[in-house]
Amino acid sequence: MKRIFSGVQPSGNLHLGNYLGAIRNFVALQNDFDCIYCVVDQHAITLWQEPEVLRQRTREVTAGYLAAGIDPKTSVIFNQSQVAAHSQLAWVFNCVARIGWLNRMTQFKDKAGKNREKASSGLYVYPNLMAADILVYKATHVPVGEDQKQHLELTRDVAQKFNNDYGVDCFPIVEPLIQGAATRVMSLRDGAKKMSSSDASDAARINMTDDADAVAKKIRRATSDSEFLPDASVVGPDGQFTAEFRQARPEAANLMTIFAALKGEELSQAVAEFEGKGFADLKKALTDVAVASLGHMGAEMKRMVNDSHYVDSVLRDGAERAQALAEPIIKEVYDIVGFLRP
Ligand code: AQP
Repeated sequence: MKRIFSGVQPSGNLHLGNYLGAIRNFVALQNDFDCIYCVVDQHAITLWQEPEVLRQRTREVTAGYLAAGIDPKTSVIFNQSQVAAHSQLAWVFNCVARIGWLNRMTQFKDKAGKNREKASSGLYVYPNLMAADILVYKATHVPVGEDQKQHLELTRDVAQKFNNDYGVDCFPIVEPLIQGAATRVMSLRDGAKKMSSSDASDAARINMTDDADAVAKKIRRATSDSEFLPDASVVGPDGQFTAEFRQARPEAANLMTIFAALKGEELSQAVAEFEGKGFADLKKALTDVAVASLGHMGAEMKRMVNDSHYVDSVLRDGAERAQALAEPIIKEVYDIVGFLRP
């Protein structure tokens, strides 16, 4: 059976990177897979979260899933802390994963920064919890943005080591699904940095709940360069911008990639449309397509968050279903490990 698991942290505003890199793909996969979509609140607290804000953002991510088109009847939607098996398996994986593996994780280095000694130990073992999130359902495929690639490699290593250490064939070796036209959406202020919820500048990202005016203003003020937009020679045989172009003109590459992804067209088509034009033309067209794609979703999200009964009932139902799926797997693992269940 092909099973999808993926999640989003309720640690900040949902943004265009989350949408194009992850949530939009979650929606598309519902027809072909058995899908489990989680709001990973336990991951969120690896960095400080105000409790009331965390509750609010958990509802907001859930509303984002629903507004984007995830069907809670076919897919399972829940928040991680409601299913204890995630943390139970994470502890087992803390004892499987090697410290050397965790030391190589670039996300820990980025997030801990210079203050490594003061980072929470949860931030350090974050990838083990992520492996547990996925493997507690024996998920086979994980749709994510490009930034999660290294964590998924660790998930594969953990599964393999567990299977080898105990001489079992318990966990599948998961396949990352890093797909879509925009697997790494960059900041509007600095095309070399990922668009991120933790960026101190709200102008660096388009939030899914931004209204038309905010979207227009952010795109208008997005960093640009002084050259005209390029011709098709900057698109490689894989249909993506060449590395040279992305490095030389990161902002042009980012805005055009977002435009093509939102419009649902090939990058080469978007390049042809703007060849020889200036940023002003691109920004205007991008504003129109962003408002048209996000406007309805943002309004739906706000409506659902304001009347949270529906969102809460979806999370409750999802947690029950997730619990039922995870329970036999955690029991199997406990038996393999040798935990007595008297
Ligand atoms: N910029 C991005 N481009 C493409 N995909 C992205 N994702 C995140 N940023 C981008 C994908 O969204 C999913 C959820 O990621 P997360 O839970 O790590 O969400 P986040 O905390 O909102 O990620 P951010 O914004 O990058 O926050 P930071 O880095 O501040 O924690 C994942 O599939 C991710 O790949």
